Amino acid sequence: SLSSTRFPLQATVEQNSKKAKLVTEEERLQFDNLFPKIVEDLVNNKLLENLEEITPRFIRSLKYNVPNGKKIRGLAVVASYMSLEKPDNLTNENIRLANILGWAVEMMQAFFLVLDDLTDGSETRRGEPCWYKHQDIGLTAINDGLLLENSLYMLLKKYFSHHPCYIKLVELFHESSTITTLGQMLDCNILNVSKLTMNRYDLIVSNKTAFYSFYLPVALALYLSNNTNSEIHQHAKKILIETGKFFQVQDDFLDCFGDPNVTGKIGTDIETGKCTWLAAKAMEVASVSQKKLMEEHYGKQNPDDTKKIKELYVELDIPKLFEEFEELSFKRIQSYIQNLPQEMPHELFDRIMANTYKRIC
Ligand code: DMA
Ligand code: MG
Ligand code: MG
Ligand code: MG
Repeated sequence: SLSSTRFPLQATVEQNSKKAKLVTEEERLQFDNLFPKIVEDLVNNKLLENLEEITPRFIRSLKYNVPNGKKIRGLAVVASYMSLEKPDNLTNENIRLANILGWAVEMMQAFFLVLDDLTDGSETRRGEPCWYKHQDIGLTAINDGLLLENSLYMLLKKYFSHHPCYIKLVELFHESSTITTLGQMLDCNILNVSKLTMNRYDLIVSNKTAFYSFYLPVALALYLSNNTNSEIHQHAKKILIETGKFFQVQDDFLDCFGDPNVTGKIGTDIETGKCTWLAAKAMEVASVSQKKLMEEHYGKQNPDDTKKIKELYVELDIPKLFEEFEELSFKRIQSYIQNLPQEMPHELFDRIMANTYKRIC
């Protein structure tokens, strides 16, 4: 069987619903309730004046691509701000600014996902067809993606142009999208299976996923609470990049062994020949003949080839090796957290890690 010890699924669905939450239910509601206002702000931006013709398309893209995910990145901004800011400064206005920054991160995420689904040839996302898969969208999704990215800077300008941290915020978003784009370039640079090593894997995922998914939200909250201390940022970055790498290993595992009804997406990593954790681990532990199997069947568009690779992964005990990795990595990150300076909120980093540990979607 292809299923790992993570299943039967029903039990894990229940366990997952009892997991540590990033924010309270109230904070989540407050975040969700802000989205219509974000759409309204963007649509009413001066740059769109006289462009009523495209307003429906812009709204449709925003509503389809931005608010329907897990929103862990956006909510992480809110959770981090609540934990990092001095109680006296936790005014409704400042909390609202943190929520807006959260949506800005979700817009960056939407932009990357719209393009990622195109380059990965994916079919579904968040349980629905990928944006580009809609009959009237296709390659024009590229332009929608670009507008999603640029929209986040329209939001920043509207709400932060007079804020002391404005330049820091803008620079951090630019740096995040540059790093992610470089990571995506590495990820799409398909090499022979002999080049699928753990070293290369680490390089890909710290760039394509970890920086914008984990460091960015916390760093935004640090800036909003007026913390520009580079030592503090470095401490946070070290832990958050590790957490982000861990998150992408899980994503790779779920691409192959997850339930598409739960993850909302159908895997493409094997067919497209990606340097995943599973492939790099397989190449690490495979015999000469098993490496030959990888060579023959990995990265082929054919479902029979993909089936052979999945069988090989099971034969190599990859699901068990993954669970071992997950536990070890969890403990290692916990020990990093324990070594953080006292003035940093250890509990926040614990909560971010606990929220991703043993996830099924
Ligand atoms: C995720 O890579 C990275 C970015 C920048 C979207 P992926 O293709 O594994 O993501 P997914 O599995 O969600 O398509
Ligand atoms: Mg993808
Ligand atoms: Mg991808
Ligand atoms: Mg993936």
